[in-house]
Amino acid sequence: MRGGDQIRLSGVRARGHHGVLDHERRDGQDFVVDVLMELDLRPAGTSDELARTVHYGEVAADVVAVVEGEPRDLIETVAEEIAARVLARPLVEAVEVTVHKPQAPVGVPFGDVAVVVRRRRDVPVVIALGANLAGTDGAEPAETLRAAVGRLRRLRGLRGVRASRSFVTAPVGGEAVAGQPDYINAVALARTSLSPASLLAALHRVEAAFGRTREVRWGARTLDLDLVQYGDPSAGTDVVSEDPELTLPHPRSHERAFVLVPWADLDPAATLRRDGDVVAVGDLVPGLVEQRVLPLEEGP
Ligand code: A4P
Ligand code: MG
Repeated sequence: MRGGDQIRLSGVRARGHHGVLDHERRDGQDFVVDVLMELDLRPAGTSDELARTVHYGEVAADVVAVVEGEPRDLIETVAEEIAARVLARPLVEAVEVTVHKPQAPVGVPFGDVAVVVRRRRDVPVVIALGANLAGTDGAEPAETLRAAVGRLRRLRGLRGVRASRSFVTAPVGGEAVAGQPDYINAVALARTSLSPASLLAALHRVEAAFGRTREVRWGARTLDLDLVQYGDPSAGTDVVSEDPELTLPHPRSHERAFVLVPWADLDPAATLRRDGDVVAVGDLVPGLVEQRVLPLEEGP
C-alpha cells in the first residue's frame, strides 16, 4: 500500500464453513478478518459528511456476509471475495484483506495462519482536453494540450495514458461561445485507481496549474479537462451519475464532434452510454458533420 490516507478495520470475527475437511464443512470455525482501505479522506475530513467516506460498519457487514456465506475450500478465495466487495465501494482505491484461520487443522500447535491479498481499483477512463486561450506562460493551446497530457502521465493514480491527435475545432455552444477563437481538442484514455470524485479533483488541479480560472462558465479557457466516462459501458462497469458536481457519462459529450472525433480516432472500438443504451462512438460522428473538426498535424 502507498503512504496515503487509510481506514483500518481489524479483528472482524465471524463463523464460517470454509476448508477442505469434512469436519470443517460440517462444524464450521471462527475466521478473523482485517481490512485496510486506501482512499482520500480529505473530502470527509473537511466536510464532516459520512457520504464522502466509506462506512466501516457496512464494510464489516460485507466481511461477515462473505465469511458466513458460501463455503469455500480456501481462505484465499474468501479473501479475494472480500477484496472484490470492498473495491466495489466507489471511494476505495485499494484494499488489503487479511483472513486469519486460527483454528485451522495444521496438525501441530501453532499461533495463527493467515492469507493477505492486496488489490487495487483499475478502471478505464476517458478524459477530454480542450483549450482556446494562450496560457499564463504564453503557451499556445496546442502546446498546453501536449504539456497537459504530460501532467496526466505523471498523475498519481492514473496509468497507461494514451492521447489522441489534436484537432482544431470550431467553438460549440451558440451564443455563449460566439466570437471565441477556435479550440484545440484531444482525448486521453487511461486506467485509474482513483474514485470518480478524486479523479475529477485531480483534473481540476491540473487545470489550475495551467492557469485555468472560472469567472464565466463556457468562457474561453487555457485548459478544460472533462471526465467523459468512468468504466467500460460495453462491460456494464461504467459509473452513471446525475450529480451536477460530476455527471457521468459527461452529459454533452455524445453530441460533440470535438470529443467524439478524437476519441474514435484513438479507439475505433470505443463505446458510450447514451440514455441507457450502449452505442459505438464512431456511429455518432456522421450526425455531427456540420461541426468543424480538423486534425492538427501532430498530436499532443
Ligand atoms: N461537472 C459535472 N460533470 C462533469 C464531468 N463529467 N467532467 C461539473 C467535468 N466536470 C463536470 O465545469 C463546470 C462544472 O461541471 C464543474 O463544477 C464540474 O464539477 P467547468 O469545467 O468549471 O466549466 P465549463 O467547462 O465552462 O463547463 P462545462 O459544462 O464543462 O462546459 P463544457 O460543456 O465542457 O463546454 N467548443 C469546442 N470546439 N471545444 C471545446 O472544448 N468547450 C466548451 C465547454 C464549449 N464549447 C467548446 C468546447
Ligand atoms: Mg469543463
